[in-house]
Amino acid sequence: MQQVFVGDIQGCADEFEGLLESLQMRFGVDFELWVVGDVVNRGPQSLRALSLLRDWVENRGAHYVLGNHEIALLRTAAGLRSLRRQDTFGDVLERPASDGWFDWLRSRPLVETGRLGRQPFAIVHAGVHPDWSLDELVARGRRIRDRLGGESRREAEQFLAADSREESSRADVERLTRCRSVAANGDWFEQPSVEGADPWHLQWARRGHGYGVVYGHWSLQGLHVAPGLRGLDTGCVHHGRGRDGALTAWLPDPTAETPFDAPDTNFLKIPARRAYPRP
Ligand SMILES: [Mn+2]
Repeated sequence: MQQVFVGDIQGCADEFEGLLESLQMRFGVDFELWVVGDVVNRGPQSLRALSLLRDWVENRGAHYVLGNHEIALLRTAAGLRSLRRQDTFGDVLERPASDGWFDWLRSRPLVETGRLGRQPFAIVHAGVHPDWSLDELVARGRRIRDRLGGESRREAEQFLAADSREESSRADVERLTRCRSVAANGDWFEQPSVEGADPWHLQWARRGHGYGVVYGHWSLQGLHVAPGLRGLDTGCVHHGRGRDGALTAWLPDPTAETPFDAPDTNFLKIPARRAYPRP
């Protein structure tokens, strides 16, 4: 079965639909989607992008992890954050509660795992702690899901409201969905270049882990191909702001033993259909 990993969509529903059509022409129904999060916000059609994805998760077994923009959407819906000028997910917030968006989103994972050839892998939105083994990452993801996706909506809201300096699982949510660089002591930053820190994946790579990581979140870095690593955010929603944007999918060779090797040219790019002015 062809596995297809999809970068940050950010409300660019036309490009997401274009990607799905192109995959269906090529593979029929015989492929499996893995989506790295940030399906909503900044772009024009958050609700449509999320509805498309939800259909694929519920009816076609797509895998999907939450990004920082989904966490922001959940926090806004819970009254923990106010809608900001640059937020474009108002179309989701305006849906009636009976649609169940809040409960559906909060029940999604932040870590998903699989295997390509003989390589196990995880998908996360932004990054992982350089020291975490795959088991550690999975255990932390499970603890978050227990808190956020449990039976009680109130407990989920309390978790979203918790101080990440005091709650380790809440801190893990922030790291998994926002981290770009890491200092030698493990402290992490959203900024890509901080004195004394490296991109998280440089430190992660030095540890020689036996698993791969597919991630998004870092459009200024662009497509990242290195052994064990695939970064897929190519800034579709930033098209026309001084650079070209595209929605990128990774289509690893399903017959390869070690598809996380580099170099690798198995990518499908759907160019942005229009310029997306800053909201
Ligand atoms: Mn992001």
